[in-house]
Amino acid sequence: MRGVSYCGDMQPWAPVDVPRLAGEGPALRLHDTSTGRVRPTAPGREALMYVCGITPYDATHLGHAATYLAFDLVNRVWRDLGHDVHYVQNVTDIDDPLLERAARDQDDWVVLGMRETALFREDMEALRVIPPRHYVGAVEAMAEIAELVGKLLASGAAYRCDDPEFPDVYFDASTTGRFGYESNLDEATMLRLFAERGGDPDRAGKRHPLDALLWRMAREGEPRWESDLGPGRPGWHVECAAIALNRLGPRIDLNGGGSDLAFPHHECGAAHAEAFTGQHPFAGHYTHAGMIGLDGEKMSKSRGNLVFVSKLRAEGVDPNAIRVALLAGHYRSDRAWTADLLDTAQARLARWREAAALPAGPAADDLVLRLRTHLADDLDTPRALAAVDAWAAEALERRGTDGAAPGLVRDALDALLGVRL
Ligand code: 5CA
Ligand code: ZN
Repeated sequence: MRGVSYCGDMQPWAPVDVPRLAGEGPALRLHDTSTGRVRPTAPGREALMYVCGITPYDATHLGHAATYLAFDLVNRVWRDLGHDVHYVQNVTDIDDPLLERAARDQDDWVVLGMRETALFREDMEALRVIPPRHYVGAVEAMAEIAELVGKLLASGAAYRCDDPEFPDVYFDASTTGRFGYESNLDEATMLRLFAERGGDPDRAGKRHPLDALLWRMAREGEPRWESDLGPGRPGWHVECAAIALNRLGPRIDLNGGGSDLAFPHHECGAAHAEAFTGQHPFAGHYTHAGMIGLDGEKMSKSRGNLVFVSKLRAEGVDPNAIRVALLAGHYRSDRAWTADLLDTAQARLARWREAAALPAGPAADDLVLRLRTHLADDLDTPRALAAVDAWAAEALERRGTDGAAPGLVRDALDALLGVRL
């Protein structure tokens, strides 16, 4: 697939200036769902990262933000280690949830998608998330997605379901002989999650309930794209497989998203990619962020229990405080958003700013080392933030004589945590 031409990607958001720090930290270790362990990442000069993007049918909530902030830290740590990070993110700008929401609100699905994607970009920019190099919508990637489906069909990894009216194309999950390696779930759990998360285990005419949709033949009134497969639209997982393969190649360093993507999305995406390339594993790490909840439930568009980044911004909340609040918990732990969390973050940020505004402070080399060490340890942000608290406390209570320290602390927080004092 490499070398397939694709038209211009969407415009991502504004670039972020990242200060360079002297010295170097330890190699980044990250949790990998496929092995269930925290393992060293080992990218080459170029680090290849694919993080699943939004389905733009509603505004960015704090759960999305937390997930993108976690991978922003991966980006920052790898850059700090001297890697050139090739970061790709998609936008699922055509899929059932988008069509359902547009129908519910009598909105145009294209307009809805464009509006929410624009808002997402603004939110990411406000949070100073380093933008991806390629930001790609499913719609603009349609030709390459259809091409991948055609090749999977030709190789026998995919088949048409036994339905003369709608002979949709499905992936044969038994193709690689490894289905399940990424998420490590038993079949009953896979079946349950497949049904809960956009799959169609009961579709008649499939060979196996866990076979995933690759190409849905056009139904009356649904958007459709012409292709050699016949008019239709793609399934969800193959969208990410095609976009990642064509821009990053057959072997990437990290495939990331929230924990609700571990199955079936990343399992199926990896299986599609591996069936096509014959190479295993598709990703060195499959890394998943925990779920942010509100009032005891996962924050989700379908539940409607949302706190929007854009709403907080409109209320005048400093995006740096949102960052600190979300990074106060470990990225892998499911955690609740509360008003207290934001208050604490604001107070913390104010104290850090006060300390960093002093003409001199305690030497900060040790703080830089601690930040690097904690982040390299599976993004241990609670400890990284505690190290900043300790430096700020010493600066404010005992003062210090190092005139370069406040500037170094500002640069280190900016570069490694994306927090601007
Ligand atoms: N477009 C697909 C991925 S290809 C998608 O899942 N879109 S999404 O808009 O539903 O989610 C975007 C990202 O936010 C995903 O990585 C998802 O796992 C993550 N996410 C969604 N809800 C939460 C939450 N409550 N807490 C943390 N992350 C979340
Ligand atoms: Zn995806």
